[in-house]
Amino acid sequence: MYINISEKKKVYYVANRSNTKIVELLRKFKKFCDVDFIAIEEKNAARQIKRIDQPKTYPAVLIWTTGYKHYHSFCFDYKGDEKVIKRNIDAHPDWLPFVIDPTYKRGKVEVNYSNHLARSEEFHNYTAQFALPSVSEISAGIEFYFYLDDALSAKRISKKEKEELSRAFDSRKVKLEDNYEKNYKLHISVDLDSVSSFFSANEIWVVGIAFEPTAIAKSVRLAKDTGNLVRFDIGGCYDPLPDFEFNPSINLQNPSFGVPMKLTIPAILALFNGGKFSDYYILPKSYVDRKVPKNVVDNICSYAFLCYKKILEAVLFD
Ligand SMILES: [Mn+2]
Repeated sequence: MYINISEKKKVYYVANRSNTKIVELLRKFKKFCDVDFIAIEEKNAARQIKRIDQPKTYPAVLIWTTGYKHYHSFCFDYKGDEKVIKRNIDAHPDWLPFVIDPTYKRGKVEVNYSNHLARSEEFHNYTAQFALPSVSEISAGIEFYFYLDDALSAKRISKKEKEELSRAFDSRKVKLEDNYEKNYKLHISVDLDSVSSFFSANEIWVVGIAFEPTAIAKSVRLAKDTGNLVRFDIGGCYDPLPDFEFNPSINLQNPSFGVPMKLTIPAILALFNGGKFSDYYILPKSYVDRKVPKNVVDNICSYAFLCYKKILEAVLFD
């Protein structure tokens, strides 16, 4: 018998166009040279993800694609018997229990980006937590309340159950910087739509001020230091990322993309629109044909890339 001290670290990624670009660029950094990046075909990704083995000395790591595929995190859940706490770091709780999900068909595991965290509790031995940026917390609470109200008027739940579910929702909320339970296995899932000025998969998910990627990296480090982190997954970037020239000097705490502050979000939104600003905005004269200048595209994409890099470094390296 021997102890394999040099178990090579594996990172699985679902190979859409954005992830392929991100991984290609990660590979150029010395730190990541020893990491084995393993591509998963988009077709049948769920089935392949379910088969990912548990490494012995570090967490299993998965990069899923856009926010719509966040439920791949459910397929990636830990397969052992021990209880697992999953912390979802996200702009949305993704915790819609089946009793209040109007689309749920009894007896069928329907899992999607709005309910996967609840499904992990319902079908795996998981307890959920969600850490939402404060901009998202209020709207998430209101949305959940509407679901409860609908379920009550459709008589799918009683008044008492409504109160219980409302309490259950509240009890799963945590702060990003909160400590992790020491006596359970941990699984962290990061949806990068929870990051400030991140180039998310849907325009309405792009927000100005949310989490700093460095704060998420810190939280991941905290989990890793307990020695109980078994699973880590991340995703959420728009697809496809436009071609860009990498700019390493973006400040992750306070990113500026080379546009006036008030044009930061419009510039990101323009990338959903072929790289052109909407007619609504008054632009500097130098912006030919209302196009987002190349250096700005480079900066927006470099920042998105650096979010992945920073957080993956926290999970993979000491
Ligand atoms: Mn999500």
